[in-house]
Amino acid sequence: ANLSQLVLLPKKEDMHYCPKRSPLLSGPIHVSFPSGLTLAQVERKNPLVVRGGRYRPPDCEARHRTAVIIPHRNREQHLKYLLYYLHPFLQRQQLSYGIYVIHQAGNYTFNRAKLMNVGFREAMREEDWDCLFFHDVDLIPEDDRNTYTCDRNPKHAAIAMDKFGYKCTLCFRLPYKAYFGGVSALSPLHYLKMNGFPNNYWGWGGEDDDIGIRVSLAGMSISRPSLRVGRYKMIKHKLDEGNEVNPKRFSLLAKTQQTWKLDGMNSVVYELLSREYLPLYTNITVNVGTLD
Ligand code: BGN
Repeated sequence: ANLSQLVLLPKKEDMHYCPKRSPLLSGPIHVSFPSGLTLAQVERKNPLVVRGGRYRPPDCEARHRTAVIIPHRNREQHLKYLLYYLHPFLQRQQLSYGIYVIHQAGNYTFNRAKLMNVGFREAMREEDWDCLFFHDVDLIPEDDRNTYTCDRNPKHAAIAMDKFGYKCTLCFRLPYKAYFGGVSALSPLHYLKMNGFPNNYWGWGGEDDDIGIRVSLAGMSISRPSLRVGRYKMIKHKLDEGNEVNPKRFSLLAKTQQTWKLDGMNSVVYELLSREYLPLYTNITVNVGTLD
């Protein structure tokens, strides 16, 4: 750069960061599911969200850059409601953010954890995110003081769900001491330190427990928001076709200690089929293969 360009650079003291605590927070959110809601309406309600589901606060420099990773298949209705609540929620937190939906192609058994590994790689390829929120499509946060930023340790955010009476018995009782399901937040360093998530859990159950075990095997602990703030409403649904309960989950979990360094981010193989920058999210469609 020549001297005139250097002189035009903004001085550090002119940088205007957003306040540490957003003044826009309003606390508890009343979550309902308005019938007839359309994605076009969600778009109109979020005029500052740009292509690919990206946003940055208009009048201050965000302190945090968060990518939300949502594994998905055949849950368009749930996704619509999640986007309806999540966009305004993240904007009230004054975050710079992007929403990624990782869509599993084909009809083979669902693989939630592997889709998260895909999401991590494809999101980090695009931007230097400092926090990743791994988010089930059917969980709606009910309090905007549950900030979507990373802590010093991996964070389990969905600790109080309506379906469990807003308690987190699974959080603190063995063998679920490390309950880590639903919504969790890791920095890129946390994620790589634990070799990401397992690739070999096909179908429902156990992969989140594996992830919780990885956190502790990698020498980290789990942080949590308070029960008052970490509240979520789960959108009611039946067990999906193509996401049957995984009968192998017990034997897989018994081996996590031997497998976590071999299977994970360092071994994930997939075929990227498309990347679409839609108005409210980036849609990544992927072939994750089958159980070999
Ligand atoms: C547990 C599942 C989790 C699930 C929670 C809450 C297993 C492994 C058995 C040892 N774990 O039972 O995956 O998130 O319930 O629904 O099935």
